[in-house]
Amino acid sequence: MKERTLAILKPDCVRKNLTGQIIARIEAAGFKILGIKKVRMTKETAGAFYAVHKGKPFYDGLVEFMSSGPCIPMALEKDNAVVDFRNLIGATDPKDAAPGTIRKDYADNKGENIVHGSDSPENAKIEISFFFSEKELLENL
Ligand code: IDP
Ligand code: MG
Repeated sequence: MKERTLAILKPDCVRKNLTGQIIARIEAAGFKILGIKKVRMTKETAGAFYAVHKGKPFYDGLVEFMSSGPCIPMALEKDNAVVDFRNLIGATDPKDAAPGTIRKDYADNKGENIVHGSDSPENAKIEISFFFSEKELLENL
């Protein structure tokens, strides 16, 4: 069944000029891009996006990093998009990520790990609506 997920090419990905390479891998894996934009999150918006992690030791650093430069949120669609995208990007820490995954190949460390992916279809809906209105989501037809 077709499903949606939210990806974010994080500020490290943008700074390293890797956006094209990462998007090529995402498209090659069968994901359709329904929506894409470049945004600079403030500390407030980054803090709200990652509110579920508030209070964790890495939260302040995460908010700092995600607001340190522009990022590229994308609404993606594919059968089993949420799980398949998590498998494509690999574990949070590139040291633990499987060979051939995006984080294994490109991420520097557990914090600066190139890309975000939603962890459930429910959260994907919430996260997509954080960045996109329904009319900004377009099928490739
Ligand atoms: P995920 O991105 O693989 O879903 P989460 O546990 O949801 O991982 O954490 C959100 C983001 O917070 C991670 O992608 C990473 O950027 C950062 N993060 C998570 N755990 C740590 C940590 O132990 N040290 C530094 N940064 C972390
Ligand atoms: Mg997560």
